Amino acid sequence: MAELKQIASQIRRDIVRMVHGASSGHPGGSLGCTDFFTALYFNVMKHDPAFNMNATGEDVFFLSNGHISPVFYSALARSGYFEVKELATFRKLNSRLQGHPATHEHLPGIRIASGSLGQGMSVAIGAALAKKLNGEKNIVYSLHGDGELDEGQIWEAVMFAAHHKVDNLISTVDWNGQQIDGPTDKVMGLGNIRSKFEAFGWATIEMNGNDMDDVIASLQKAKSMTGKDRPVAIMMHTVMGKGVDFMENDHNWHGVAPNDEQLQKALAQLPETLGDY
Ligand SMILES: Cc1ncc(C[n+]2csc(CCOP(=O)(O)OP(=O)(O)O)c2C)c(N)n1
Ligand SMILES: [Mg+2]
Repeated sequence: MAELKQIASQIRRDIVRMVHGASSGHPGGSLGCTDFFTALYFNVMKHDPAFNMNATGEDVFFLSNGHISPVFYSALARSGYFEVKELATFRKLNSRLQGHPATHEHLPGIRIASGSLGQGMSVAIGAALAKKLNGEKNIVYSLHGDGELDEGQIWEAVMFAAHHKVDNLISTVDWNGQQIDGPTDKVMGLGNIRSKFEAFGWATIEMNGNDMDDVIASLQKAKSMTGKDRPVAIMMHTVMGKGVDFMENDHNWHGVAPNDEQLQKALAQLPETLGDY
């Protein structure tokens, strides 16, 4: 557990350095979801950094809220998909690390383009059904923003997955209460999204996405709930900007880069544990 927390600290450093280096990008959601990515890529998922697009015999993760690419790229690099120093090219011309993940650049670890919100669950369902047809026991994971749930396609997918008993799928919602234009309550009230997923026929759990012990325990619990005829949804409570005090709980840090002074303030709060790129 201590090791996972150290990895998370380094990933948070990578995120603020990458976004600062490009003078653009999305630190808020990335920092909030860092513990989740760390748990998935360094503990929970069965996956192979010697990347294979088809993911045969592996668990698969799809990032649907593609704007939080900094945390995805850092987790991939730090777990061995590509060299950590490539993080320095984030959002630069001709980089494989586009602002929003894309398959065109052939970056190991990326299986779909995302950034246009609402699409990732549909893809995850397709992959989960393919695994069933192939007789594979692996699990498909997807991550979604809470603001992303404003997209109608999500609810079509939620309904479809329940109807077709896609029970090898674990979809997580980053319930940070914030989106690009403000708090979700002001932009488009979501109500109780856990009850909504339940009403659509999913099995659900809730977790504190910024408490590593809870993230690991809850992901294990979610895994134990697969294979029982229902897709599984995790309502993940997080704090946007988690780990950098002046970014926490503020939608203004959804997609803004820190300046030089803000970067130094942020880094002072995030111990360098694995070495900066
Ligand atoms: C289809 C689509 N509509 C609008 C956008 C613009 N957009 C990018 S991020 C975002 C807010 C998403 O909110 P949330 O999923 O809660 O992400 P967070 O701000 O918490 O990181 C919006 C509306 C988009 N990327 N795709
Ligand atoms: Mg949000």
